Amino acid sequence: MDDHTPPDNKLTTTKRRWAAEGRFLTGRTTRPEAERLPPGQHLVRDWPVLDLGLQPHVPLETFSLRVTGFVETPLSLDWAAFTALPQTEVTSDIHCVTTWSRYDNLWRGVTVRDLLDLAHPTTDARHVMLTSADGYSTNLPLADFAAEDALLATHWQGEPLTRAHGGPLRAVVPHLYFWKSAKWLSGIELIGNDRAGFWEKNGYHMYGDPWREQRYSGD
Ligand SMILES: Nc1nc2c(c(=O)[nH]1)N[C@H]1C(S)=C(S)[C@@H](COP(=O)(O)O)O[C@H]1N2
Ligand SMILES: [Mo]
Repeated sequence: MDDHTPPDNKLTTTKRRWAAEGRFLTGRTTRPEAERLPPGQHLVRDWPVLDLGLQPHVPLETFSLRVTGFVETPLSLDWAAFTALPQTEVTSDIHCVTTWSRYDNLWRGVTVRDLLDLAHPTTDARHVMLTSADGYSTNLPLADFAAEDALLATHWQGEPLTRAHGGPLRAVVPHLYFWKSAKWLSGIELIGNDRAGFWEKNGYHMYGDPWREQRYSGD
């Protein structure tokens, strides 16, 4: 082994494979401030609540996050196990398909990458289906879910996420429309072929890039 060969454990093998496949290359670049607001969006200062008319109560005592499907190590984490994972803070903007955007949200939680490193996605994993305690689901490519700034968030602006905003745990994938950021997150299923989640079955776009205004299927 020469000096430039990375150690050949499972983790670095997976990361090198992803890098080779360009899994994390979602075409994102840093944008000048003037281009911060995606087309068709307007800025709000408050934080609207959107749900299916149901805000499930998820007690920490019975909380469980399951990672299943195309992974070498399926996970079932209770609250103590989840919150024992490394904590990361990320500040990001929200872009909702209903045309509001909110800047500079400070989130805290576990990065998607840190969680996936524990689950070891297999080579067949290409997409994810997120499922929630209210019966909601949403789909996105694994590369987007594993973006550097994608978080499994427990806190917003230093406070635990309220029930209305998806507490105790929600996904935050800032570079896609906010409907991809599942609230009351309970399941992450890694899958091969893309499948439609709740809104995607009801006419929303399968990918949902705010910068390309991918609001509805056909956009
Ligand atoms: N479980 C669940 N997650 C969800 C939703 C939902 O109804 N249920 N709504 C989505 C939509 S359409 C949006 S815009 C955001 C709203 O998050 P907020 O209420 O915290 O603003 O959550 C997304 N995640
Ligand atoms: Mo939304």
